[in-house]
Amino acid sequence: DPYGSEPARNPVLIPSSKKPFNAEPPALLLVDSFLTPNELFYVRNHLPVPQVNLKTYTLDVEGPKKVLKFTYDDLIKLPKKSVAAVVQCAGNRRSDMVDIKPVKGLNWGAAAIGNAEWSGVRLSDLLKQCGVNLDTTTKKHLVFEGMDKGPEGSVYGASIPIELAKSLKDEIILAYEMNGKQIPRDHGYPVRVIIPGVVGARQVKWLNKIYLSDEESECHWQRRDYKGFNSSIDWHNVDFDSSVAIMQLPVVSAICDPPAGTELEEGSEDVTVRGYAWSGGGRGIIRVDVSADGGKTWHTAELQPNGQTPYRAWAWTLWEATVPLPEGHVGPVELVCKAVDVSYNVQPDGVEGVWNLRGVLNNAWHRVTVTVPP
Ligand code: MTE
Ligand code: MO
Repeated sequence: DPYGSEPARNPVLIPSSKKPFNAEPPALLLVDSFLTPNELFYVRNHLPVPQVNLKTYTLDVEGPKKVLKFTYDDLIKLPKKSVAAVVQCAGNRRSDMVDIKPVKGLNWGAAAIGNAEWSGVRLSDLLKQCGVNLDTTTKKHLVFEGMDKGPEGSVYGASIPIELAKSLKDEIILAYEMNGKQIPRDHGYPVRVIIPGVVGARQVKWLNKIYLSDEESECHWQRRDYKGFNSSIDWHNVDFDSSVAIMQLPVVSAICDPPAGTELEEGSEDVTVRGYAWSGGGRGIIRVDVSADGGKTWHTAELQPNGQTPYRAWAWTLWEATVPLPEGHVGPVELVCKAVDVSYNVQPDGVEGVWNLRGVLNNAWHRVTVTVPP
C-alpha cells in the first residue's frame, strides 16, 4: 500500500479524501488565532506522503554551470528568514460551486486556507551560490520538484514565471520551519517552498530540486489543472493549453463564526460575525463588509492589523463585526461577507459568474445562514 506510512493526523480535521489524504479544519477554529496551528492547517496531498530521511536528504539547485546539493545541515546554517504567509488551495470554497453545477474536485468548504509563519532560507541566497542572478537571467520559468511520486514514478512539481520570481525575489523562501517547529510531514518535511501571495499549488512540498527553464513545469497539475475557464467551458470542450496557470489569487473572504445552521440566542438583537480575508499578490485587505440581511445593507467590519504593509501583505486579515438584527426578528438570517483589497478589487456577488469546471477560484460573497429561534 503506497499509503502505508502516512503520518498521524488530528482527528478534528474533516477529510475530503483519505488516500491521498486531504482535509480541512472546522472553519470556526481558523479565527481563533492569527497563525493557524500546524495540526489544524488544511492538508492538500495529491500523492502519498514521502518518507524522507534527514541524513540523506538533499535539495538540488541547478545553475547554468553547476548543480549544488544542499543537505539539511547546509540549509539551516544559512541566514534564516521568516514570513507570515497564507497558503490557500485554488479549490477553497469549491462546495459552493457544486450547488450551481457539478464540478470535478475535492469538496472543500471555506477552510482550505491557513496562515503560518514560515522560516527558512532565501531562494535568492541558494541561486547566487549556483551562479544564478535572478535579475539578469533570461530563462522563463523557475521550476520546483517534490519527492512524492505517482504510480508511474512521476513526481509532483510546479513552476512560476521568472517575472514573478523576480518581483518576489528575497520573499521566496525554502522553509524548514512552520510556526517555529520543524515542518510536519503533511506540510512538506523537511523543506517546502513558500512563494508568498501565490496559490497553494505552486508551493511545492518535500522539495527536492529547483532549476530554471524556458518551459513551464511539465507536471499535470501545472498544465492540466489549476487553471480558470469561463462557465460555458466544460469537459467536452476544454483546452487546458488555452488558459494560464493560476498564480496570484483573487481577493477572498469567508465567515467562520457563527458556523452555518447555528441557532442564535432567543431574542438576539445582533450577531457577532468573524472571519478571514486575503488577497493574492501581497494586496492588503482594506475593508470587509458584513450583512445580516442577505446583502441589502452592510456594516464595516473591524480589521485585526496583520503587521504587514498593504502592498506586501502575505498574511491574512482576521475581522469581526457586530451586526444588528431587525427588531423582534425570528427565523433565518442570511449573513454575507465581502472584502476589498488595496487595489479596490472586490468579490463577485454570485457564484454563477465565476463557476468553472474545476471549481477553482471561488471568491464570491460568502453566505452563511443562521437562525433566531421563536
Ligand atoms: N507539493 C507536493 N510535493 N505535492 C502536493 O500534492 N499540493 C499542493 C501544494 N504543494 C502538493 C504540493 C497544493 S494543490 C496545495 S493547495 C498546497 O501544497 C497545500 O499545502 P498544505 O498541505 O501544506 O496545506
Ligand atoms: Mo491546491
